[in-house]
Amino acid sequence: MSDHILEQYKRDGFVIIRNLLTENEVQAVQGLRKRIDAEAEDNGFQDFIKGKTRYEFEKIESEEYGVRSTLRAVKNPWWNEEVFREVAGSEKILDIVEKLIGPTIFYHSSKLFFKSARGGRRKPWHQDWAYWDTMNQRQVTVWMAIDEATRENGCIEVIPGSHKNGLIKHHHAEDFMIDEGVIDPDLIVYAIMEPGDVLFFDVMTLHASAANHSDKGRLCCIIDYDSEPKPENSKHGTDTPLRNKEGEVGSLAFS
Ligand SMILES: O=C(O)CCC(=O)C(=O)O
Repeated sequence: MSDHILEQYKRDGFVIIRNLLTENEVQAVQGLRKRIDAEAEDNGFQDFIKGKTRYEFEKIESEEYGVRSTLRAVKNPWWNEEVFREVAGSEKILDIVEKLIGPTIFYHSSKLFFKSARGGRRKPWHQDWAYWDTMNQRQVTVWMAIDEATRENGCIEVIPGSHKNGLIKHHHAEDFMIDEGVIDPDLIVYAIMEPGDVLFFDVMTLHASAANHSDKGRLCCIIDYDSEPKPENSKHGTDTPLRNKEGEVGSLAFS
């Protein structure tokens, strides 16, 4: 990884690496979504849990498409979906994470997230650290585009440099979010991405995504990595590092 990428990450609180995933990796995750939707169809798209992994579905209603059900999110697919683990936990991803947060890397949490065409909801402005502020602050989120992410289908939006300004107060409203009046629209950078592009962003970076009013769904893999194990009072993360301080690959913390 070039120094330029690290410098940009430190300065802006995010960086996009283009074409990091192979076509095979992208297709494998698209296949995973299709398999989950097919399985869910058989049980009427009811949410279900397998071990530590939770599968959530939603009903989308639109004039054009009527009512249809589809996957919304798989929470912590790391534990139960090998394809996800292989793509989101690959050596090339960990190599970049290591440059950004240091040589000791713990798994924290993960999500396979689908924003449906014509109805996928928006995610209001927030900082991830607000969700788990007992954690240390060296955490990176890896956001992998599996479908293209555009302004029309609700790509991630970020405020460059916002990771340096500390935590903003969050409240529960439409979602867990900040008062969005503080966002200057002129500062927003839209993370427009092709399948296979990967966005890395800091746990304090302000980000959001718009609703999807387009004809195209938006599938992504999201995974958070930490430089330290979870504190005792946190339900997040693992105690076993994926890589240790010497930079060797440790025993993977799979169940
Ligand atoms: O992928 C998205 O649209 C939003 C994801 C996000 O901000 C989050 O999970 O914290």
